[in-house]
Order: sequence, then C-alpha cells, then structure tokens
Amino acid sequence: MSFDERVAGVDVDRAAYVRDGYCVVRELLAARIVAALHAATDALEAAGRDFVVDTRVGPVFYEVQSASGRKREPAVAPGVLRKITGPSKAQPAFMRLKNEPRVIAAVRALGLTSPRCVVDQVNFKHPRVGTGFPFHQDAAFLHGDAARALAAWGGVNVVVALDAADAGNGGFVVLGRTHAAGQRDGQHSYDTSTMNEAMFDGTHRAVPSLAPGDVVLFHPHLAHGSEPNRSDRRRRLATLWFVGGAGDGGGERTGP
Ligand SMILES: O=C(O)CCC(=O)C(=O)O
Repeated sequence: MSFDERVAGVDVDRAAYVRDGYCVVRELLAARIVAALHAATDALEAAGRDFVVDTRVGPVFYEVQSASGRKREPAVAPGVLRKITGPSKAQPAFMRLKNEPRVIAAVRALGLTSPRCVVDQVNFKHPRVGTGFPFHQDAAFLHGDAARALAAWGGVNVVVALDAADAGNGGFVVLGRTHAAGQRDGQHSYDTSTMNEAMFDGTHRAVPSLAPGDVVLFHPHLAHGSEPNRSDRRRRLATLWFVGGAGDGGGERTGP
C-alpha cells in the first residue's frame, strides 16, 4: 500500500489543477490541527506584540503591517503584523504542518512524489488595516537551491485557511490559467500601490470561499494576490511552498 493510499479521503481535483493552475481541497485539515495552528499563531503574535518595525528573531522574520503595506515602513500600531516567515522554526504546530500527512498526500497526488518544503509563512490580514498583496507568481521569489530544484523538479504551493476567507475580508485571489504563460518579469518590487493587474490575464479570476482547514493547491507560476481586508473579520492564512526532488518529472510540467 502506498503512502497516499494510507491517507484516506484526500480527494484532489488533478484535472482542475492542470487546467486552471489551482484546485481547492475542502476540510483537508481537521479542526484540532487548525486549533493548534491558531494557538501557535497567537503565541507568535504575543512574541511580536511590541514590534513597530520589521524584526528578525533568530530564524523567524516578522513583517509589520504598515499603512501602505510596504516592507520597511513603520507599523500602524505596535504588534500589528502582516506576515511571519518561518513560523515552523519557532512553533512545533507549524513544523508539523509542513509534514502533515494529508498535506503531503495532496501534493503528491499532483505529481510531486518527493516534496520538500522550502518556504513557510503565516499571513495576517487584520480587520480594516490589512492591506492587499499585488498579483505575483511565487516562483519569481525563490532563489538559489530552491529555485534550481523548482526548475528541475517542479513545485506545488499550498495556502491553508486559518479563518474563513472570502471576497469580503481580503480572501485569496487566483488568476486561473495564468500558470500556462510562464514567469513574467517585473514583479519583484512588490509595490502595494498597484495590483499588477496589467501584467496578467484576469479572465479566470476567482476568490474561492474558504473555511478554516480548507486549502488551495496552486502552481508556482499561477498569478495570485488579494485585496485589503475592509471587514471586521480576521483573515489569517498559512502558506507552504514545496519543490520536488529526484524522481519527479516536473519542471514547468509539474502535475499529472
Ligand atoms: O495573504 C494573501 O492573501 C496572499 C499571500 C501571498 O500571495 C504571498 O504571501 O505570497
């Protein structure tokens, strides 16, 4: 019996992933796992409660929420965070998430048989002050060994909803099918004053409504982003970027 067959009930729409560059898996994570991630997120936020500028704590990088959303600008208030990079290096629940059998099974179902997580993050989008993310392709932000592995073996990225997320609270926006056009230049400035809308084809734009524990699996070349959180609801999500290894046949063609 294979690893994936032992992980019951992971049902991944491979055809949608190939066609659209993403697919949604409902209830991939059990409520107890989401609860552990909430507790871990609370602990990380407590550790950063006095931060007014972007701050590194050992291997963990805290980016504060500035008024514009740009990095290296002051926080709108002490301890209001936009993103933490490397939460798994401080919180065991996030380390377990990288190795969670149902997450690994979902990634493997898309053809990445030897997945290795090279980036993990938690994104906060606080009510009323959380800014958007301009459209971009994650592959453009990988460097060194991880970028080489992605080019050689392919990759699959994962967004995990920690709160309910939808168009009303700055939910995750995908520009379906843009993965097929390959990587675009000019997205590194990450200027939050523009959504980079002119750079990508928005014909198949979608904002999947997600419940806590739902995930979006997406191709590293799929353009995606999100709007500001104009609501009174929290919107936190975790991201994991996997690259393949020897035996994966992927590169640009990652997937079945
Ligand atoms: O948090 C979001 O809405 C978007 C996240 C994202 O695309 C990123 O962190 O690269």
